Amino acid sequence: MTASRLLDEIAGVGRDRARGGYSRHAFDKVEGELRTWFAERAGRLGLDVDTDRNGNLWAWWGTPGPDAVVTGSHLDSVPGGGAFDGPLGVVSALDAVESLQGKGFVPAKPFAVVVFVEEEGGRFGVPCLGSRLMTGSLDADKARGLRDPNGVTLAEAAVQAGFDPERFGADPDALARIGRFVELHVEQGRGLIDLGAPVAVGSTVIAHGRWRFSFSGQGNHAGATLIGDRHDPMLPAAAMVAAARRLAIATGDGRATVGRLVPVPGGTNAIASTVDLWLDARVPSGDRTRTLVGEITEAAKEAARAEGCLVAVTEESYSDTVTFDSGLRDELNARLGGVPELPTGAGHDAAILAAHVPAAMLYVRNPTGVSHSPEEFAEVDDVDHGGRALADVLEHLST
Ligand code: HGY
Ligand code: MN
Ligand code: MN
Repeated sequence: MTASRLLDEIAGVGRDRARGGYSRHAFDKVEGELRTWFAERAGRLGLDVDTDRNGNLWAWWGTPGPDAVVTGSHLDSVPGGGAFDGPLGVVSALDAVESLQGKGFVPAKPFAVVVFVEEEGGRFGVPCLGSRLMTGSLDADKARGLRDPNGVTLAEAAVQAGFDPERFGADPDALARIGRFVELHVEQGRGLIDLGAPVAVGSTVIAHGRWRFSFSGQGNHAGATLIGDRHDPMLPAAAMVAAARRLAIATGDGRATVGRLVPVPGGTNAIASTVDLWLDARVPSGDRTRTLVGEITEAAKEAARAEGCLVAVTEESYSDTVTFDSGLRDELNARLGGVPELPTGAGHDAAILAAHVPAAMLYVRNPTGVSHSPEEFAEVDDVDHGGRALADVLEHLST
């Protein structure tokens, strides 16, 4: 079944009526449906599906073993996300296996399709949760205590979904089995549109991280409190959002985003007592990312002082710049007959694995260039072209 037909099969799973698009998050009911769908589809291809200690799904073609060729991506989304970010890599991997089986190909090496849990960090706030736990780059105790917007911990959510959170943690055996990892992903940008090409190979992922800013002041009555008597945390929060944009522009190529802001109590006629917001900052170099965050933090502190408020800043996740394995990139590029190589501003599980195993990415053209939004899109022809390109490189790597 082609990648685009497989995508159609899950098109109705996890639709978000309020936001548009999809909301599919770690260990929720929707993800449970997607896990069942994946296991059923992989089973039909004769793959043996199991779940590792961190909840990542592994579908093995043949016996698990060392030097495996592994491909896959994630099925979770950002809140109100698009249909392709994540699932395209998973359905293309299944499509690739089916087309290789269809021509009688049998891998000469162990081969697996993997689905990593909570790549977006859309529920518990840390992106690439499953791959970070597996590689040991996220402390398991810290992970177990992460809370979703309703205060449910990752450990509680995992138990509710039938997993044992006490098993979370570094999984050196799973990591050691990976010989090479290739992730196919919808492009999150306009590179391929501008180049008029359907597929590219990934070159780098820029440094990026997430910081929580907690502003606190004095909750009070919106009408009975004179302006001069206020300590309104919304003011430094607003100043910080504007400063983030100004300071990101000043870097020349950096990005700073505040897409999530939570006032307490959140009443129309009540001055907030606290405002929490999350900064997503990204600059092509790690040092410059930290410099940008430092400048934004100074602006936030200055604005808090001016309003008689306090601000606390917590780093919730950080990934330095990643350059994908040049040898593997060249192999993929040669096999595909010479395709563009693109940097990306988006993080991926492949970038987490790249510090441990040779990892590479293939991008499929997205005519809108838009992602993390319902407008994210890929044409059927490009989706199926991506599935064939992935099959081609996986055959090469598995021979
Ligand atoms: O946020 C990102 O860069 C990725 O889509 N998780
Ligand atoms: Mn994403
Ligand atoms: Mn993704």
